[in-house]
Amino acid sequence: MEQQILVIGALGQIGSDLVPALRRLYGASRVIASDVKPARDDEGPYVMQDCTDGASLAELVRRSRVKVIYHLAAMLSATAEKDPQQAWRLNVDGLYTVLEVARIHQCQIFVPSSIAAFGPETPRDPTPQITIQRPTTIYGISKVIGELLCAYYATRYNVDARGLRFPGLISATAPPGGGTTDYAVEIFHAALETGAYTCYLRPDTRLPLMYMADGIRAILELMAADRSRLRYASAYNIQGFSATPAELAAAIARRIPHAQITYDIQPDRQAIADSWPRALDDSAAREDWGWRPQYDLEATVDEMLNAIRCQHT
Ligand code: AKB
Repeated sequence: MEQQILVIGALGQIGSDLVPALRRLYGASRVIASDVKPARDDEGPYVMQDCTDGASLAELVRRSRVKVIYHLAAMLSATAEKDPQQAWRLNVDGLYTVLEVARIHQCQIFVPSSIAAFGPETPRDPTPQITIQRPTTIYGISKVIGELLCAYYATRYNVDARGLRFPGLISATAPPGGGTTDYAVEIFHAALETGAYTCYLRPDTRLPLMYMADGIRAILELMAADRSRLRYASAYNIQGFSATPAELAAAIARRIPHAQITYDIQPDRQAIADSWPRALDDSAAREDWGWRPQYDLEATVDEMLNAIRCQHT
């Protein structure tokens, strides 16, 4: 039997785009999608699997000869603040469980980090690759722990663990579900459905964002890169573009003139956004494995509007 690839958290925002990309590259039968919910479609192997259940996860990896794991299951920043205990169980205990399985079965593993791994004391514009982190959200704390645990497993056990600090990801395929940057997806659907969007962040809140096609390409390129060249394998800064809600709304309004934005600030989410970088210095990713983003704000807006229009026809 050929070695398999396992995607944990396959039904989430990243997984919904990553699984089809992996299946195009390696063939549908080699990519096992897994999540805690029933499958959405039957385009390839699917297993219902809780990543905190180490025994059954280890059995799945052994039985299916899994040699590469994409561990995407996590609670995002806003949802995690509502239930920090559950966020710890999923984001930290879950990651530890999956890393142990990767150690025992010598799997290569990808674990996403985030701009949330930084905090209010971090230099924000741009945020260097190596700098003070000290995040103030449970999600951000879990991401720093993830970065450090992956680096530890690499040094201590030679686990080939790799990761990226993602900006707010923008995709038409699946909703992000509980993040601080969700507005950057919601605004597109609202523009095409009702023409009106109420944003919960201030109009001048500048954050790093990235079109999902760039995010997926970054994952695939990092996972294929020569390990000996990766100085920061477990957590590379990658930048797409930076924009404020007002700039995003203006770019949409240039294409849909009746689209309007209003603001009703949610203090909790605003405080999280204010503690995050405005832009990331991704020069280490550029030097070590050739990272280059392809989608700026204008290209992202074009792609998103086209993709959502296609879904509606
Ligand atoms: C969130 O907003 O929580 C995520 C992230 C930036 O990691 N999109």
